[in-house]
Amino acid sequence: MEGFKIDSSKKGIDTPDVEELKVQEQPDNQENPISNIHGLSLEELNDVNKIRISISDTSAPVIVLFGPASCGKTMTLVRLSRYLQGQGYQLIPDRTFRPSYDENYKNLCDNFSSIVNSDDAASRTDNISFMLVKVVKDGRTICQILEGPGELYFDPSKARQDWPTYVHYLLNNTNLRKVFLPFVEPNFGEEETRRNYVSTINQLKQNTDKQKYVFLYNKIDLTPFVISPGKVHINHALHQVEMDYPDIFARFKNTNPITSLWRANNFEFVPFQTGTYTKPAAGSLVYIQGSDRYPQHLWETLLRCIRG
Ligand SMILES: Nc1nc2c(ncn2[C@@H]2O[C@H](COP(=O)(O)OP(=O)(O)OP(=O)(O)O)[C@@H](O)[C@H]2O)c(=O)[nH]1
Ligand SMILES: [Mg+2]
Repeated sequence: MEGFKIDSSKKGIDTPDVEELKVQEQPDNQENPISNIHGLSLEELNDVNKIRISISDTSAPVIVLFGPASCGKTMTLVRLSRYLQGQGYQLIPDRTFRPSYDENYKNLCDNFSSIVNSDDAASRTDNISFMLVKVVKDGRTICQILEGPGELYFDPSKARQDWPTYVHYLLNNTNLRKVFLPFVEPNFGEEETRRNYVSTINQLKQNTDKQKYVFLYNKIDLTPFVISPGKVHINHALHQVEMDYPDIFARFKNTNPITSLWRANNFEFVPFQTGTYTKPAAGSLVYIQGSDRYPQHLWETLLRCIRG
């Protein structure tokens, strides 16, 4: 894609080269909707198209947690990381993902393990804006999980998003294998907001085998479809999502007359709960992780997408 620097010596790919910037005070600008994103330089804050990310390993598939602010992307990363640690995987933050002026990112990388394993996780993840974490087993990188700020993916007032350059870069980068995880959740916004979100997800769709889709129905604990912890009436849940977000799956049906005989959809659907959140009278939010069955189901689905 024009405008992107491809550094073959590093075998990685960067968003456009921007001069290294000194860390600067974030502007105290209530008007700027991204002023609460931690770690951005002044230049990035003033122009989201200047946001720099760099994916140095283009051979391992990238799992993109995609969804509006507060849908649960960061806590899904936390929950999945905890599960994978227990299964003998190593979770290694990629230190080169953000430029060196992003001190916030550096701190997150230094403290990733303690943040993920803290009961205080929900409060401590507040400053996770960007994150790229490698999932490694026996020295091999199975995939990399990418988290970004929801407000850069979805503006609820718009049916068509003006994504920052780095999102287009992710979408258009044909060297990368990607699994997009569009998040859906119960009781999300007004009808118009949900329709706008459907249009936004359609903007993600590409007809290539290199890009797969797993719809993640998070906060399933807030629905009546949980039979017992980790066990969900999937068809009822799927139907509810279709009701709440009209036509959300339309573009993701398999229209091939032959393969559709045994595979109706070109997407996967996973119900999920990151955990429960309680607020003690004093102190910060306490996080108790949900059943292992949720991240287990998600991980099995991701492995199928990665291998398939
Ligand atoms: N009931 C319930 N609430 C959840 C669940 N997962 C997340 N939440 C709530 O959603 C809040 C936001 O979660 P985050 O993971 O920070 O959301 P995010 O998508 O990373 O948000 P941005 O980084 O702002 O885009 C949490 O603090 C919880 O209060 C869940 O499984 N069930
Ligand atoms: Mg987040």
